[in-house]
Amino acid sequence: MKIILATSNKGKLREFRKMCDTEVIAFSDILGDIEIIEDADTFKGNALIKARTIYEKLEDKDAIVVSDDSGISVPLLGGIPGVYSARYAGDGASDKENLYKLVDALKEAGVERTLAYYTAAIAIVSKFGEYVVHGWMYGDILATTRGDNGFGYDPMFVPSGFEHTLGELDDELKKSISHRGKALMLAKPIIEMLQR
Ligand code: ITT
Repeated sequence: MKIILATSNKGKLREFRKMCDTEVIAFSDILGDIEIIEDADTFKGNALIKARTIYEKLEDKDAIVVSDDSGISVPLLGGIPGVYSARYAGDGASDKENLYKLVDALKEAGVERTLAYYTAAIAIVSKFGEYVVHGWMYGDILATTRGDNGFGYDPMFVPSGFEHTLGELDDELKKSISHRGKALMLAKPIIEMLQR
């Protein structure tokens, strides 16, 4: 069996492929490029928009579509960038532009290190219905970047209990502690049930 992943983010696609036993197909391999307007103000809302949009466009109504809406929140800065993590430095901003904007925001706030957490909402849409699960990863965010592993804000994030950033730690470790990994643990039994 297979799932269709409703993402254009290569980092997410890579992580889902590593974490799933089942085949993971990028929606763009079937439908080409589709622009999805993510205008909800919650991770759950945006995850549902993405999965529903792709499910509606697929001819195969037996398909199981999975999406991930995620981001990082810094309580000291009022929870930003949160659901706006992908466009923190503006619409169409690159991962690096978003990353360095957050580094600058921390420097401006006069902190070298403060609490932060990642959230992932995973939505599953199928002919049997819609489901959403969440996962979180807590840690510290640094006003600097270290390492090139992972993607997005990983080079500035030190998970709780570790001394290195996710940019320095390997993908295998991230898989076992990440917001996405935890949400996927909850999503897997639902996907298995839908595949029966
Ligand atoms: P799709 O909507 O196509 O899935 P996206 O990149 O736009 O791709 P989101 O709207 O969910 O995805 O935005 C997620 C943002 O949060 C994005 O900027 C990521 O870089 C960041 N992010 C999410 N999970 C992350 C992780 O595990 N490591 C680093 N950054 C992450």
